[in-house]
Amino acid sequence: MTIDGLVERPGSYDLTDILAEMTVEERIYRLRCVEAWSMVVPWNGFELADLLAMAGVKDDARYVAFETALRPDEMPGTKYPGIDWPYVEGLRLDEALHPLTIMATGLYGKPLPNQNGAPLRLVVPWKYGYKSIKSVVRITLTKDRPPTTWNRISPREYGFFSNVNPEVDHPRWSQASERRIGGGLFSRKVPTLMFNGYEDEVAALYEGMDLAKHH
Ligand SMILES: Nc1nc2c(c(=O)[nH]1)N[C@H]1C(S)=C(S)[C@@H](COP(=O)(O)O)O[C@H]1N2
Ligand SMILES: [Mo]
Repeated sequence: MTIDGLVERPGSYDLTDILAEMTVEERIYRLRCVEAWSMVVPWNGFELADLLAMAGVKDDARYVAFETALRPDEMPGTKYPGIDWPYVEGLRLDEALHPLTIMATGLYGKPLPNQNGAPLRLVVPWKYGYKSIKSVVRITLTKDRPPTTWNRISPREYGFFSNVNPEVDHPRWSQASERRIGGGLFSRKVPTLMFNGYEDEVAALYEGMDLAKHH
């Protein structure tokens, strides 16, 4: 994987070398898709902040851009017409450095299957699922806000922040509740929580921001 842009040590990082430096732990997170389904996922992974520290973030970096391997055959989602590949995503630097933000290496104690984003994928549990970009091959620290795939397709429907918010509906459906998948034959409808239930941990990142405008 390449880490470049505004870092002290840009270059190509070997996955084995990365893992030797990182502490991999299990994190059980809710994953809330923008299309109003959710599931509870036991990820294995390490904090993105530790990976960024390995590369050394420069003082003028403000955002983190992510790029996926181009592998449409292994990712059904990538057949979506009208998408400019590769899939790209981005976070503000403070979001990327938040301790809840991880790079996942595994799922249910096993290495990540390709369709879930092997070998490394981002997981940001308080944001809609599409922010959690799979199979990351490049991380770039930038000064300006990077483009993101869904925002580029439809900015009115998919904002840059994409924080889970039951009070800000998608233009075509309500975000007030979700279908919880797993653990039974029928999915239950449950209320959607502000920041996907991680409000205590992350609300401070958005203090003073109009979350309807910056959705
Ligand atoms: N590279 C890449 N990452 C992606 C996507 C994709 O199509 N390509 N889909 C996103 C969407 S819409 C969701 S809901 C989650 C789903 O993750 P999962 O397939 O591991 O459950 O991955 C996100 N990350
Ligand atoms: Mo999604």
